[in-house]
Amino acid sequence: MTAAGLPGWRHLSSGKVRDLYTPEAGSQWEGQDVLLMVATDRISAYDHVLSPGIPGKGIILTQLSLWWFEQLAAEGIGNHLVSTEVPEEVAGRGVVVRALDMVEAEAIVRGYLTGSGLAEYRETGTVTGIELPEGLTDGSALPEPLFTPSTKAEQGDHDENISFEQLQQSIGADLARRLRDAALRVYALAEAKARAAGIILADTKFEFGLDSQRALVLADEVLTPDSSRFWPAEDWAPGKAQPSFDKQFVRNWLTSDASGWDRNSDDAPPELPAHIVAATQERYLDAYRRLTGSELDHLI
Ligand code: Q0Z
Repeated sequence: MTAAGLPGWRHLSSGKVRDLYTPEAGSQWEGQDVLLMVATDRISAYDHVLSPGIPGKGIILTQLSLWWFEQLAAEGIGNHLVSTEVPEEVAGRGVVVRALDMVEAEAIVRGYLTGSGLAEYRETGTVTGIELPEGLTDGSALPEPLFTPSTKAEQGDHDENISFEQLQQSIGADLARRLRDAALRVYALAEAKARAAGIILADTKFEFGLDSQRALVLADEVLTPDSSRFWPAEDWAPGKAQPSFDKQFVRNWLTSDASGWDRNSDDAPPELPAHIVAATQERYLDAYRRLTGSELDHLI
């Protein structure tokens, strides 16, 4: 598939579900140290990008991230947003952001035990080297939220958890401490808001950058289902894998006999059926609705 370019912007790089652009020579933004970040409707599961996309997903996640930036700015937490005036082709899902000196580590905070944290705990009783009490299980609330940094892997590779000591070696002790404090503060604010809205923010990944004054600035997309684990609070029950707020229908269908797909094969997954696409879109809209208290359907 070839994507038409965006007027005034040159494609820089793409992740699984997002695209990054830099200003073209002669454009409105040239020389202003900005980037255009675009969330697409692509969805990934089991390390594959699926087809078709989820209509509106890019808009919903971008608008949710913007809502969080607004909530967090009110608490004095700065972010990379410069403008939402973007080419009409990406209206609602593109944002112009400050080009930052990105911190070379993922700032992950976990309030609940699951995923790679659970795997480490079962091996060693620790998560990124932090000792935890015995008796925790999949989905348990942690005694307190943990900062569990990881490496930023090259595209296609998986991030690796690292200890705080390894983080200090990598980015310096002072920046490591500032990163941890900022990430824990943002998580605490967001977790409380999410809980009040019926969503458990099990864990979340932040990317921070440094501005021209070396201040830490919250970057990337924040506190969306793509950067976090959201669990519906009404279904939370430790001791089993928690259903994912957004991708559960997709995962259940892909691993069911109905899909005819073998997750362990090299085959690309089959096309998602319309009813799975529709149910998944509704879950993204529901997350937006619960958190913000507003409807977004008019934009989709
Ligand atoms: C974000 C990414 C995407 C692919 C670089 N404010 C910033 N300044 C400098 N760099 C970034 C940001 Cl957000 C930056 N990524 C992640 C986003 C497509 C990769 F839309 N990479």
